[in-house]
Amino acid sequence: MRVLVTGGAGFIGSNFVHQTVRERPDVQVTVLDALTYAGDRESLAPVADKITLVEGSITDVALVDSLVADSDLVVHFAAESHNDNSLNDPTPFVQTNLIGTFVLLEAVRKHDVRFHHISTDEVYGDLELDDPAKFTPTTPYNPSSPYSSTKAGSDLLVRAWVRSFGVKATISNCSNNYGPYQHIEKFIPRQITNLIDGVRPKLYGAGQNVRDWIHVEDHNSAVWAIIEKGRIGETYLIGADGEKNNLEVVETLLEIFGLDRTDFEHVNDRPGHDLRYAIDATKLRDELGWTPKYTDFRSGLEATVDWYKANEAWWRPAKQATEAKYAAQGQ
Ligand code: NAD
Ligand code: TDX
Repeated sequence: MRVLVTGGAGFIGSNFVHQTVRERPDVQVTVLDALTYAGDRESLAPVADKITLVEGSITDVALVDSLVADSDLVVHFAAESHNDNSLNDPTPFVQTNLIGTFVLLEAVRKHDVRFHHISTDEVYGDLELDDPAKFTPTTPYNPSSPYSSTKAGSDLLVRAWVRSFGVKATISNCSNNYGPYQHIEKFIPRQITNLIDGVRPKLYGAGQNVRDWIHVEDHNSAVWAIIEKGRIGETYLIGADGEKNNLEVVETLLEIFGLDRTDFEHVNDRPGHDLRYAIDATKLRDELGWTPKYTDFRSGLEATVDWYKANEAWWRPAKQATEAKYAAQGQ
């Protein structure tokens, strides 16, 4: 099978490529990635001789058309993915997340190629902290940020292309991922690399916001389950019952580093900061028989800390500029 992986040099996409090369020798992988600030050739270095990496944008109609024509499946990870960046400049979010997805949909329609669209739980907006409810596939869309609204729009494009044009697509909406190769602008790797540098972790606001953490390997095994067993036109929510508030995550990291649990600082909150995300993954578990492997958050976090300690050459070049950007906004 020939698989085109968009955004395969980013965090989740590169882990998907590693997992696929490791576990599915029959799959031939081509990555299409614009290598933005978030994409890194080095993230694919361990599998470089087993895949093809094409540097280019999903908004490039001719390039996308030619690559899709030679594929049996497109797995679409490419996106602008960081909420804080979308508050500073939404332009690339609209370009990549909306226009890029549109370009891909037109190509898979033309060449009749199976499509899997990677999306996020943030399309559903947020839940109250004391609400027992979780997101389900029928929760109404209610996105908060430019990032999540462009992801919501891209999901709706996929649904319409299935219904109107018979495109063979599935969608997955996953909760917050953690693991190796995550850009250090994101919460967990930002704090890990701060701690390696002897800098105190930075918590937005009071730190009560809840995220539903899942290890990236579990996200990607669920994506393969949907590709192989999912029903065309369906949306599957991916989550592993990993709800934690941000304060708990920072305290756990401080413990792992052998530091006092109070040794962090509060910084400016994110405007429009979503309170809580929580996924009900019953459909994925019951219909497709998927189960997560990395259910012990603390040991997953310890392994992630070890990875960042062992791979300083991978993240160090981005550290100074990332922190300068945060410092300028009091974060
Ligand atoms: P990331 O920012 O680490 O990687 C995105 C990749 O897309 C990068 O390699 C970047 O170079 C590439 N890219 C950006 N614009 C492009 C363009 N125009 N053309 C081609 N490539 C382009 O993001 P991530 O965290 O790996 O997220 C991947 C996908 O998963 C996104 O669609 C995101 O919405 C979704 N998602 C992420 C999470 C999470 O916790 N990180 C959770 C749920 C869903
Ligand atoms: O320094 C920080 N301090 C802090 O308290 C940073 C960077 C973040 N935070 C908070 C904000 C959030 O409540 O931590 C939480 C997680 O923040 P992010 O890592 O920016 O993730 P989030 O905004 O929840 O979105 C992530 O999960 C859903 C991904 O970035 C998205 O791509 C995905 O769709």
